[in-house]
Amino acid sequence: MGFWDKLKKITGSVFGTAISEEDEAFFEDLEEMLIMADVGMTTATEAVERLRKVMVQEKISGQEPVKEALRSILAEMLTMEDQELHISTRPSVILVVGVNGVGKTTSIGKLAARLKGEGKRVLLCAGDTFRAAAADQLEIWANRCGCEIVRQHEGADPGAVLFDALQAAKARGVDVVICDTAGRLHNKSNLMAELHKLRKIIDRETPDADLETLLVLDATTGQNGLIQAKQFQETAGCTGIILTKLDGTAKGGIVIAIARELGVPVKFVGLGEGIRDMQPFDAREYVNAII
Ligand SMILES: Nc1nc2c(ncn2[C@@H]2O[C@H](COP(=O)(O)OP(=O)(O)OP(=O)(O)O)[C@@H](O)[C@H]2O)c(=O)[nH]1
Ligand SMILES: [Mg+2]
Repeated sequence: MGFWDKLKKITGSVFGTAISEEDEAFFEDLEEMLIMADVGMTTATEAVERLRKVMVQEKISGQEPVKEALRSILAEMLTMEDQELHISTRPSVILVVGVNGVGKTTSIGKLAARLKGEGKRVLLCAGDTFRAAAADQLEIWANRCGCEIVRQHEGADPGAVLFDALQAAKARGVDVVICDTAGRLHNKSNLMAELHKLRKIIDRETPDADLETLLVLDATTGQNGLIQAKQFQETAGCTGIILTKLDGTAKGGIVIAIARELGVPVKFVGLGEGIRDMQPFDAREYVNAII
């Protein structure tokens, strides 16, 4: 069962009970349901409080009207500016970061395919020189999407690969450079420092380029994703989030927690392993799907 179905089931059971505005049990169930879905304690409490107010003020009762009110509240809490990618310069740079195995390389492949489809010339930079076969994996995606790749040998300095990629992009008139990076733990300071270096190289080689730093988070990691996001935000200054593996979890509520508590917009969601399994994040659609 996918994420949407599971969460539909949870909300179904909540809304299956009779609703009146004094029904404390309902509000408690609802809050619990939101916390279970990883919305986060603060956000769950806030959403329920807002709903309670709206129900009383606007005298809302009955399953559908209450659901609709909750949808509006959550969508409003989730809607952020800057959900679009800002990549209008030539070249523009997208730096993709995150812990091990969250889906960075796969998301780069999907993103490259999407940008290719919009008619852009895309170059992938194999900045993960640490893991064996990481560059091979990226090259498979490059071939699949029909875009270029700059890579070096295993163990090479990621900064040197990025430097090469940016030079190549400038020389060839590439629209977007997407840079893969090695998975790193958010609490390993030397690896985090390496991200700083990559940022510096981009600032130096392409000072006028639009830069997006996208943090990839695995939706199945739940609240730990929020901790990771905070750390990466401090070190790398993320401009957006790609939330992956939403197809495998009922815990997609982390989207709401991150948007609320970090102020970083979720730009894309990953819904599978295939090349087309990534969509721009749409708050209203997302909320409609879960409730
Ligand atoms: N179901 C599902 N699987 C995904 C999604 N995104 C990535 N994966 C899978 O997750 C696994 C890890 O993906 P990678 O792209 O290699 O992750 P990574 O972050 O680059 O990993 P490292 O380079 O080792 O840090 C692969 O098996 C992917 O197919 C998604 O949205 N849904
Ligand atoms: Mg990878």
